[in-house]
Amino acid sequence: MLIPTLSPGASSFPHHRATLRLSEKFILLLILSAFITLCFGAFFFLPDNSKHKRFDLGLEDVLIPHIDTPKEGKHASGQEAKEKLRKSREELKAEIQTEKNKVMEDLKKKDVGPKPLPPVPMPKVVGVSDGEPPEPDVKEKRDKIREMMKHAWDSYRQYGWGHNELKPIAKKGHSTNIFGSSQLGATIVDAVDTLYIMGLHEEFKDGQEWIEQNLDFSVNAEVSVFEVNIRFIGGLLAAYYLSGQEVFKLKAVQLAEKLLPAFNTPTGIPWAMVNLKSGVGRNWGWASAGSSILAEFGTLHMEFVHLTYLTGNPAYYQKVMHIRKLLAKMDRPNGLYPNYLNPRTGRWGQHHTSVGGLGDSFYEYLLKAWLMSDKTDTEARKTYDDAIEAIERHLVRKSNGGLTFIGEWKNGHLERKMGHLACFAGGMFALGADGSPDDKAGHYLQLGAEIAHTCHESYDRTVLKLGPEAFKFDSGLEAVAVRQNEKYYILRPEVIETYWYMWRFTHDPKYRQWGWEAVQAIDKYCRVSGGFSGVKDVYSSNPTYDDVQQSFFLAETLKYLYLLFSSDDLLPLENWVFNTEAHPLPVLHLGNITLPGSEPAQR
Ligand code: DMJ
Repeated sequence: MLIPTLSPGASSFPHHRATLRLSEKFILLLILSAFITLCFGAFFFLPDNSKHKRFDLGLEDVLIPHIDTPKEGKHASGQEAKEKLRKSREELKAEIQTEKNKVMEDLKKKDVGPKPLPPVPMPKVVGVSDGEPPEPDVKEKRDKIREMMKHAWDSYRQYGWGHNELKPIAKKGHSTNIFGSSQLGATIVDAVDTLYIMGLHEEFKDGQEWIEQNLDFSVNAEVSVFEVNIRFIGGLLAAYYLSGQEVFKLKAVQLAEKLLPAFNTPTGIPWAMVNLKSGVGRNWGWASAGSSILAEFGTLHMEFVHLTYLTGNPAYYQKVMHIRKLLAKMDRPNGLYPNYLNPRTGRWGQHHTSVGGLGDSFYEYLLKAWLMSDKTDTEARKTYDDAIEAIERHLVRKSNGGLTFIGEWKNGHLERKMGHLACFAGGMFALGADGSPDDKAGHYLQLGAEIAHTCHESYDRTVLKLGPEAFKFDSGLEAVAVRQNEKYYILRPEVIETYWYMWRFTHDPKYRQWGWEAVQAIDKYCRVSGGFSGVKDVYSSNPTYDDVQQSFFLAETLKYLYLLFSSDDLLPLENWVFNTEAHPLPVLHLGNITLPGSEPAQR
């Protein structure tokens, strides 16, 4: 068997290595001690600042004890180092401060100054002005309406400039909670497009200048998202499209950005109010079960689509489409949309449905979304048709005296009362006639005419020939108000709006005649030396004033009257769609354009 043996060479190798390692160790020890001596010397003899400069990182307090040795020389150099450190810290602080200031300045500029927007093709803008009406009596009437606009504007200019609205009797500024505590010049923004259309150029320039220099949305004010959208964003966009002046577009976009936080709710249904500064939103205290209001969150579509078009930012379009999709998924009692929807739970509040207050412009914007898209948004049209069909079935009735009216649906019961606000629906039915299903165009034009007639009756049956806020069709009553708090007229436009649409679609002279009756009544009973005021009782021959000149009087009432006595070439309905505050926005040919964030349109 083989027993392992060590060869001499192999056995000698370990021994040989042991001898060498000892000598190596000795040499290494020598080198190491020499190196340590060198380092130690270097530490003491190198100039001090070379050791300390790298501590300029705010760690000074931690590190100073290490350099603060008791040796005299060291102490002196430590002091010097500290001095240098302190100086550089101060310098650093100063630098940081300067940097901070710069960032703040930049932020401020960003907030106030115009942001560059992507260039987009201007949609077809036609019929922004017309000549004088050829018929002398029509011209005379139109001139009178322009003069009324001038009186309303000049009075506001003199007594309420920069305030939201005017108190024409007290001759001072006025505001309501829809604008929060802000002074945003609501009348100026709401009125400038009317001034432009009427050819009141000096006044328009004056308004534009105020907007340029004073309209600032970085204010701590809780405003109504709906009101600010229809009056301010709508007003600014219309002024931009009509005049081509960039400032209007920039201001509209600045404001729109401030409204976006209102959509931060669990469902994406926006709050009714938002604080322009903090972005905190909430709902009206009076709304059923903390709900948002159908006519408020449902009246953003037109303006928001234009905002996406002009900015290239898909957010606006997506927000309103999200609302539409959410509503489409919900059950509707009897096919009707209740006025209240809770933005936390996504559930309906009280089952009240109205084509007047709280519901009105939701239906209007479904139709107008379709029109504004050059009739490509067929989903909007279908939703409108279905909604109107349910409304006709459950809410539209004929009174004993033969007047067609739109009542209010309350928990399965029809209240036979119609609000002044619901009178806009005559115009809506006429506008939607073309394109309605089952060849019902004639039917809807007729329905529009019947509503116009009923609303005219509500005016004609008063002492002042001005319509009450709400009127009944009950217990022998036909289009008259009963309750004292429903007898007021606050310069509202809806009846005149319907006259104008009916005029455009039929050219029946009675609509101009009815419009002229309204002009005369307003001039006689609402005109005061400080502007125009609402009246508290249209059935009293000696009415008292409410002392408010509403901004919508200039934006809507006077604009629709002016258009009623103008030719159809002024703002033709094939090219323009009026938002719910009568601000005209051009049709976007969405068959040829794809909005950012949207699917290409299909005809
Ligand atoms: C206007 O602000 C708008 O027309 C809105 O849709 C409801 N009504 C007021 C004027 O009455």
